[in-house]
Amino acid sequence: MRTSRPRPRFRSPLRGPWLTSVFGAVLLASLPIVIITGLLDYVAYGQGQGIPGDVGLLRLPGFDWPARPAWLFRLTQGLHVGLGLVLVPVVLAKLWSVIPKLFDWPPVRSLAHAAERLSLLLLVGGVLFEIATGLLNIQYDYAFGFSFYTAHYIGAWVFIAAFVAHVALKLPTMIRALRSRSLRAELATPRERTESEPPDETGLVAEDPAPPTMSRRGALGLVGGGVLLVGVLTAGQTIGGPLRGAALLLPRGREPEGDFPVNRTAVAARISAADTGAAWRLTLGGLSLSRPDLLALPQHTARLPIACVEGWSTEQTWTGVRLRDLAALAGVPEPASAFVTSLEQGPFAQATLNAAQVRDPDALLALRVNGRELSLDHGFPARVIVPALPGVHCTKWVRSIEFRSV
Ligand SMILES: Nc1nc2c(c(=O)[nH]1)N[C@H]1C(S)=C(S)[C@@H](COP(=O)(O)O)O[C@H]1N2
Ligand SMILES: [Mo]
Repeated sequence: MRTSRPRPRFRSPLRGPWLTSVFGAVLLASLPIVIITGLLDYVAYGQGQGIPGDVGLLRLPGFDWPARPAWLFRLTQGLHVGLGLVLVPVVLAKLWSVIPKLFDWPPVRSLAHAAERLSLLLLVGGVLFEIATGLLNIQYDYAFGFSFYTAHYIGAWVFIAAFVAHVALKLPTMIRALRSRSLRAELATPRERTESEPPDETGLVAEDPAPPTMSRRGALGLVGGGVLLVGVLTAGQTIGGPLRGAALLLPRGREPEGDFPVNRTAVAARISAADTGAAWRLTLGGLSLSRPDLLALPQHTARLPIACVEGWSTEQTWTGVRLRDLAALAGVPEPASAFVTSLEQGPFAQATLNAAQVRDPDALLALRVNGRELSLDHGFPARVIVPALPGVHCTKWVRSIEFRSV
């Protein structure tokens, strides 16, 4: 039943419940992974750190993020950001496929229809907001007038609620539509033989379809190609190796020869040479240790990743003093947590480590990396590096460590 109200004409013969459902099925299988890894990252980041800020009722029952396996955060963060990025073409294709619905007329037909449209608004708005804030965080870290973590987290819950409602409402339609055509047959159909899906009540099929400019096979190939392209442009940031050079979407994913990415340089963090010179001391409870003092303590070497919220990660060989040795030195042989401060002021000025993170045999106050002194940009004179600890808490330019027995 359609009124004669003029509406924009969408005439692509490709639009229809089958094509929308193919995109929908891909997202249904993959978005839950993005959601779950995102929530895990929230736990890894947020425990005891005060970020995200106060999210009220949305606060998740947290658990202590473990220090093992060492690659855990690299995996959850890499999947969250990597999959989130490669799915962008699929999300855009799905939005394209349902554009006629946005011009539904009359806009509200019944209470149920109004509820459906509101959930669609939250769904589309939510996913675009998450993509936009995520991308901005990668490209222009800390360029927000608001907290990225809080905004992305609250946006996530809006999206999750709308996503669950949408799946519950549309699942039967999706299954029916997927069964209405054979994927194999579509993949064998060239443009000349491409025809509209039969008209149905979904309102997706064009009433007066234009001749096809592309087959469904071509459309799926285009989206698949987009996914591959984004994949090639981003995978290097996590996998490293030769692909790292192709990680164009990630400014900090590209590194100088023989070095690894720097999240924020010493200059940007306003660390002065005087702060880090011979007069530098590590404050350890009542103790005050110079860099030579630290180098005289037993040194331990471990190969450990840094994984950043921006999605890039890397594995390097770190050498320094075990945190648990420092705790013993400070008179806290059974540390329950450690409070670390940096010479730097601002958002990275402090971090709290939990018991597993402090006690791990590979948890270090690193003085060297890859057999050389730490560079100023990587945190000279000393920085924290702990297995599975989010990069953001691997504090550079450490000023003090306070081990706590509670
Ligand atoms: N003091 C301080 N520590 C810091 C940061 C910072 O900006 N200031 N950046 C953090 C972030 S977000 C990451 S991912 C890692 C990156 O370490 P790198 O720059 O040595 O690669 O350092 C962490 N430690
Ligand atoms: Mo980071």
